Amino acid sequence: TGTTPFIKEIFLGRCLELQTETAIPNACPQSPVNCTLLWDVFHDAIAYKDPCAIPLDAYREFIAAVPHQLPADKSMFWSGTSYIVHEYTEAANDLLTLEDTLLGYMVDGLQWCSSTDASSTGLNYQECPDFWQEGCAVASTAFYTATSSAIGRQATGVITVMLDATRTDGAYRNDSFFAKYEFPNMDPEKVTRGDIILVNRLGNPIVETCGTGSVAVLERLFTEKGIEWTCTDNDERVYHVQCSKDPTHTECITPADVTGSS
Ligand code: NFD
Repeated sequence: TGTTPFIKEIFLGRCLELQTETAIPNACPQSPVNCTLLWDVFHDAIAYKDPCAIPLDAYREFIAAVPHQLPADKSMFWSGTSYIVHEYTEAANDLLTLEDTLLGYMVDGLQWCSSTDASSTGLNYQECPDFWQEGCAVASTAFYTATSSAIGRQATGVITVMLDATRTDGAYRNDSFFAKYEFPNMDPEKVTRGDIILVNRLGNPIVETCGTGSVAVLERLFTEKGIEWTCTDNDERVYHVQCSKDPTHTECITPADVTGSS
């Protein structure tokens, strides 16, 4: 797979950018962050290691170096909904995903890996292994394992999780980062309620609803953990954001629009 050639510059630029109120309201760190130091810690986590043998705890020091910043009641987790969750948090401006915070913002969407070449910087700027490659433990898996676990631990108050009810393999999947690292790390002493919101990918049939299938499994897991929960089918706020992105979709045009006004 490809790599992001200017990852260092992008990382530093995003780190500086996030410290201005205008980048993402609510996500601006409380005190100034040493972005150069953060880059060094991020780089050293994997530098010169075998790109297919990155230990799952490689980013431990990076997690420790990033100031904790998630305000109560603001955590938005997601699984299978990357295509709409960020559009939603941007539009509604009331919740923050991992990618909206310093932990995830700098490398969101980027590709990176290590190089064992002693004459290199320790990173490979030409080519990286795919994360789904059999027998290959890549940097991004370690990174998202660590950052997902961290935001799970850090969550307080009411948390939200956005799942896709039109997935045929289940809205809540046991092998997802949400199921493996975020939900299990939530502290029932700190998390007061879990709001599950189901969204339907436009044009796809609904496979699951609140109280059925894998959604019921997650509801039960919340109960067993001692955390109250709510569940909303076809979340209307998200539906409006979906339609703002695809205004002429048949599911977005009401009968009144079809007949037209006189
Ligand atoms: P998903 P999920 N390396 O939709 N998160 O519950 C890389 F680089 O199935 C954020 O598993 O939901 N990408 C991000 C991967 C990534 C890997 C992962 C991997 N080893 C987790 N495995 C992010 N910002 O990119 C899967 N992916 C891709 C956190 C996969 O193709 C978020 O806090 C899909 O595009 C969120 O609450 C995406 O990662 C939860 O874990 C997510 O897979 C979503 O992970």
